[in-house]
This record gives sequence, C-alpha cells and structure tokens, in this order.
Amino acid sequence: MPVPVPVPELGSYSYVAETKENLDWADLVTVDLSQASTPEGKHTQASILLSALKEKGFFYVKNFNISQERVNRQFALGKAFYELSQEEKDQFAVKGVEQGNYNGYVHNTKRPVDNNSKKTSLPSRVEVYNIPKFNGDFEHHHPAIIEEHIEEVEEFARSLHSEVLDPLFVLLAIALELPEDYFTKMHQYSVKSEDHLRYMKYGKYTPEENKTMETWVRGHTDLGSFTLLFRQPVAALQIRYPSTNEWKWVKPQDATLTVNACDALQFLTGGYVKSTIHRVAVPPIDQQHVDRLGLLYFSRPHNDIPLATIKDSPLLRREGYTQNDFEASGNAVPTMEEWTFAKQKWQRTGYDDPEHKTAQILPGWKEKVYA
Ligand SMILES: O=C(O)CCC(=O)C(=O)O
Ligand SMILES: [Fe+2]
Repeated sequence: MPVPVPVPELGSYSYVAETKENLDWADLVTVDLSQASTPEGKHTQASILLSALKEKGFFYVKNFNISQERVNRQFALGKAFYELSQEEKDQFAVKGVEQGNYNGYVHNTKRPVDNNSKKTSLPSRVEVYNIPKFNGDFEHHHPAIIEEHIEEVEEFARSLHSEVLDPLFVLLAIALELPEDYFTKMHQYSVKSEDHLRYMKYGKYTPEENKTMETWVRGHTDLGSFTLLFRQPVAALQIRYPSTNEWKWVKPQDATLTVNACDALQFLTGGYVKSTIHRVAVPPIDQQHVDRLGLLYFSRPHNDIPLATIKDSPLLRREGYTQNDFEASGNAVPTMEEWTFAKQKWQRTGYDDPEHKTAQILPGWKEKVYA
C-alpha cells in the first residue's frame, strides 16, 4: 500500500549538478523491476541480472516503486542528522566497535584516508549512521530528529525489502534455476540479520587538500548480499572490473539505484557471483565544493545461515561452481553472523598494525585492502 508522504517539515534536499567532466564510466546494465511481473519478463530480467553478477557485480535497478519524494526525505533526514553538533552525534556512537558492532554513529578520524601512492596527513572525514532492522531484535535509540520520523524510516527500510530486495532475490533464484523463494526465505525482514539503513557523509576537502590523496575510501568488498546505493550526484564511486582490474567510475543515473553483489552471495554461489571491489575516489573538481551525502541499505542473509555453496542449483553445478574458499581449504564454513562480525571488526579496527591490510580474519579467509 502506498504510504502518504507527510508534509516536508525537514526542509527540502537539493542535489548538486552532475559533473561536466568526461570520466571513464563503467558500462553497467539495468534491471527493470516493472518488467518482472510476467513469467517472460521475469526470465528476461533474471538473465540481465545474471550477466551483471557474473561480469561486473554492479548494476542499476529502475522502476522499484518507491517515489522520489520518499527518497528525498531520507536524504533530508540524513542531512539534518549531520547538522547536529559533534557532541550530539557522539552520544549515539556505536557501542563495541572492537567486537565488530556497527549500529549507530561512527566518525573514525583515526582511519587513514588514503592507501595509495600519495600519502596525506589529513584524517578521514567520513561519518556513518547505521540504523538496524525494526523487527524487534535490535535496540533503537536515535536523536530527536530521527526519532520524530522513525515510523517513516521504518516504512522506508521495510519497503526496500518488499519493493527492491525481494524482487531481486526472486530474479536471482530464477537465474540460478532454484525455487523462486530460495533467497527471499533467507532474507525475511522479521528474522534476525545485521542489515542496516545508512546515512553517510563524506565531508568535503579543499581542492588543495584533495591533491594530497587519491581515494576517500579504499578499495573493498561489502560483506552481505546486495548493497543498495541511492542516486548520488557527486561522482566518486569507482568499481574495479573483475575481468581486467581497471577502475571505472559509476555514473549517477536518474531514478535508479546502483546495486552491488557482496561477499555472502559470492560464498553461497561458490564464487559464481562476483563481490566486486569498489572505492570512493576524490570527486572531479567541479563537485569538490560540496559534502557528499549517501543513502544506502546493506542487506544480509539471516545470522544463522551457513555460508556454504548452494548444492541445488543446476546452473552452478553445470558451470562447476561447487566450492567456496572455506570449503576448498577444508575450513569450517562460518555462519553469516560469524562472518559479519569478523569482517566488521577487521574493517573498523587495527589500521595501525602493518599486518592489517592482509589479515586472516577467519580460518580459510584472508582479507585485503585494495588501492
Ligand atoms: O558512497 C559510496 O558511493 C559507496 C560507499 C561504500 O562503498 C560503502 O559504504 O561500503
Ligand atoms: Fe562498499
């Protein structure tokens, strides 16, 4: 049922103009969810999705049934959150980062901003506010500006599940020749998983400061199933093509989401689906005068799902994708919960340790920081 859009007392959110620079854009396909209601349409969209997952790991999604007004209000809410004082935001800091917890506010100024040939002494200006599921498994404790709109935030998060993720999981199941509910059953909103909705701010640097760095966030893969990125006009996201290792810019497309497949899907499919490496580069000069605000959703399988290669997919069997790295090395397959906390802990701690960039985070799995 469509949700009535409340009066925008948050103030409107205005997007910066797109860059005039001719960047080396990634060539990504678009999954059209409005075409996925008939059996033939589903099969067509499933094969588009499959080609994206095999080749690039990133794709666009359009016609997902969530109005631009609702998206704009989430950006406005994110902007309002970041306008709070540092002291107010710090009251909502993640508790237990060292244990891999990640719900709440993080502003990790100790995190190195850059890992490339250029060395900057400037601290990271990335701020993150992660909001967990509203299914009863997680505490919700937010600043007043979010609390006042909490029902709308919940509605938004739930509709990302029902309008975007569930349809994508059905297409993925069809593509892998599995029963249609194969993945939706392991991504139910009511069941415990470490999903989060995120407002993310990349504080701007001056052009002079930007010259001392190449990236704002180093190359990495995301740990869950699919990450949803709402259209963000400041060009900065780059993906590394799995086939050639070239870095390409992701072009913001009107009325689309950018989606990437993540580690859990790579493990579940024995490496068939690519969890693509991506990073956030310094934006082009004509967009360096603004903060970059992100609206993202990180979906993950239920905490108790073991990350073992799916054995029932005729396609995976035919193509020889029968083992992931844990299975191939004879190590125990982690549950999604074990994997999530091991990787989040690694992502958030230990940068000072020279071993960090290639640390073993679980038996059978080494993580890596990419340029
Ligand atoms: O801001 C972006 O475009 C990407 C952010 C990202 O990769 C992440 O938060 O994992
Ligand atoms: Fe990411």
